[in-house]
Amino acid sequence: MTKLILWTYDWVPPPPRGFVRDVRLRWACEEAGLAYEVKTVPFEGRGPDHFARQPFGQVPFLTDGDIEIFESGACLLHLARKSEKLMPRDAAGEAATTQWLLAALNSIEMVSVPWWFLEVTGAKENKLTPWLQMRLDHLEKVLSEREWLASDRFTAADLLMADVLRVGKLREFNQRPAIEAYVTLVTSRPAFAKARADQLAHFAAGDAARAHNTQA
Ligand SMILES: N[C@@H](CCC(=O)N[C@@H](CS)C(=O)NCC(=O)O)C(=O)O
Repeated sequence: MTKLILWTYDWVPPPPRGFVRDVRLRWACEEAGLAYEVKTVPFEGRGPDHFARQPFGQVPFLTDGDIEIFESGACLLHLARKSEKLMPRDAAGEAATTQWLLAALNSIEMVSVPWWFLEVTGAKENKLTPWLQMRLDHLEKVLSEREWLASDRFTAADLLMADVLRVGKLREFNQRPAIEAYVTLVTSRPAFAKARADQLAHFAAGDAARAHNTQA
């Protein structure tokens, strides 16, 4: 099997280290035992090579032999096809995993990211708060009745939902016990700890390389 290549930036400022979305791909590979290496594109000065593979100049993206794929959700679905650990092989389990994986992106993250942006940029009144509250309330109900989103066990849908929900500001905000317990459960997996630690080490190495280049 060809080695997967996960692409991320060579460096990012301290926030958002630990939250750059390549962590989703690292985590999935760690869960599934898929061999991978990490390669980089410059954070500063994004070039045509980068835009050719990620049309928005973002990360992550993935190379799997001849296949190049961007969007973290699409990359996760691609990886999930390689391992039952990420997605069950029965049709119902596959449908449930896909559905919840897309719900993490399209029903939660599509509200949480703009909400977070307004919060951190100091908007006087965050008009997205009621919308986000409503989404989280509905999710709280779901998670108060089950431990995992699909097939009664960990899947790539939990990986993505927990990654969307673990953002600090969201956790501070009107705590919901089922969501809290869920985020703790999913992020206590060793594969997440390794993925996050590896990302932090990767960007620390980026600091060292920048310091070296500045001195040279
Ligand atoms: N929908 C994209 C979002 C990717 C994204 O927002 N990536 C961030 C890093 S976590 C990024 O590259 N930000 C820089 C930018 O948007 O210019 C995905 O899930 O892959």
